[in-house]
Amino acid sequence: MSFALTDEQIMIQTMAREFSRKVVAPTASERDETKEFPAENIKKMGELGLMGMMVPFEYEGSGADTVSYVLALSEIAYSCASTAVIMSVHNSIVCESIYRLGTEMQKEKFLKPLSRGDIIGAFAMTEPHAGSDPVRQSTTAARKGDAYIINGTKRFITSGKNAGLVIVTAITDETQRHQGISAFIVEKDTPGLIVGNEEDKMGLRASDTTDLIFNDCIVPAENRLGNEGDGFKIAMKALDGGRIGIAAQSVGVAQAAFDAAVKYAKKREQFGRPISKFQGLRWMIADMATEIEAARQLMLSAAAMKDRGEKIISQASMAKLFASEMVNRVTAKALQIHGGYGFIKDYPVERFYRDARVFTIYEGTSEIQRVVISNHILKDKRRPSHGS
Ligand code: COS
Repeated sequence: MSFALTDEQIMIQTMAREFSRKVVAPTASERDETKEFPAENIKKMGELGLMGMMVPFEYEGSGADTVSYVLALSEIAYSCASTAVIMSVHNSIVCESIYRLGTEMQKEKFLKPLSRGDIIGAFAMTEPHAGSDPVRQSTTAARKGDAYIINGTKRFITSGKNAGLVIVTAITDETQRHQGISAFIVEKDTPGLIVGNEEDKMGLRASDTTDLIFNDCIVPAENRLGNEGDGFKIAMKALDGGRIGIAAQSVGVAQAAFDAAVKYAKKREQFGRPISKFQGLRWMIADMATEIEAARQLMLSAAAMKDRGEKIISQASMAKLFASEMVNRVTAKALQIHGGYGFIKDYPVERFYRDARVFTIYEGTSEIQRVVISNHILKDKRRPSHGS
């Protein structure tokens, strides 16, 4: 690998790899079948410091850098993409946002248990009619004395059922477009917060995805994250980190599919020799390896830029765009190499193929990433609705 990792980064990667292969992998396909939430493994990940990776020690995090984080996340995704998405939303979006913008009270009360892995974090911005265009969300938060009353429905919320708290965005001033959106930390069991329908998904089946319904949900004003009107920017910034996380998940799943395909190709014999001897397959393997490596380098460079405090909006989108499209190509090829065996559940590639499908969709579709990247290059921003 050309990217020079430090001893600490290699140590964290090795630790995550061992944990992933020994503890997470053996039950991953069973979880895919039963949809059982990996609560026990998440608890162990908390003990290993994987649930507050970029949070400093003073808030009970691991104080690791983003490069270490994406390496660890890729390792978890190698074994179980469902576990990885829970880790990704929790670390990249929830912990990061509270660490960056939370008050001391919020860090004490919410960040510490999140970092320990005692509770899981969720992020709720998407709504039934506001996905790619979150400015048009309709959830409202009306100020009443020392509290806000939140009303609305959020959709496709990762860990919606199992989270101990959720960062939710809502409109506090409908005259202000994106500057009228604010963010709030809402604890599980807050009256008026109802977990709605749980989706039955084609992939990531052990990670719950639910509606969250806010029905006159009263949240103390001290739970507002940042200032009134900061919610959209908080979400966008959080998604920059989140998108590097999706790149990491993509690299992990692609590597798993690739390793399975290489193993199979060496073992499977047709026409009197291993199918790995045929040039058609050898070229596929070469292309897969090249694409995975390219995605890994993009992921690492975006993570390193974040660690250096550089602007990562475009770089994070590039990493997400390329890696998520790459893993869809790689898992499709890995399945093809397995032939008929790729299509049945005795082999893990069909799970990798299903899990990868959402990566080009969530935390910003490929089309939205192209909007972000082209806006950055051309500097003459066009709204997606204007035909970008
Ligand atoms: N970091 C910080 N600020 C950002 C930002 C970012 N990554 N992206 C945008 N902003 C700021 C802009 O600078 C602008 O600020 P000003 O008010 O100072 O001008 C403001 O936010 C509004 O930005 P913009 O006008 O570009 O917003 P748009 O409504 O045009 O939307 C896209 C931009 C389409 C890129 C955005 O809506 C998006 O990312 N959509 C996808 C949402 C998504 O990923 N959903 C997945 C589910 S969430 S888990």
